[in-house]
Amino acid sequence: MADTNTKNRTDTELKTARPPLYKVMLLNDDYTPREFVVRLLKSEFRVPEAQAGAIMLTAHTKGACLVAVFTREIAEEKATRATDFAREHGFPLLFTTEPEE
Ligand code: TYC
Repeated sequence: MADTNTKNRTDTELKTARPPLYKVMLLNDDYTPREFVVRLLKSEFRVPEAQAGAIMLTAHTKGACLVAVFTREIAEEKATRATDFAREHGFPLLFTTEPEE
């Protein structure tokens, strides 16, 4: 759990406090078509075509790729929505979340 006790913090710490951020990761698989991955990245994450293609290729070659960074709730919601969308179309594509270091 994040430290939410602000009582003993200095003025500077209070002013610079930020919610912890979470990464949405795209994982590779052997079945989802490349075009579907690109289309999903564009529609769910508002990523432009060229960037979507680059993210897809990185996941395809390296096994995983960072898609975007959000607060925890938003990251989990986006990863779930995108994964569910793939399932609805019969693909095993998976998005995961993890805390940013
Ligand atoms: N590896 C898939 C294929 O060859 C394409 C793919 C790329 C799937 C990236 C998932 O995150 C992924 N059809």
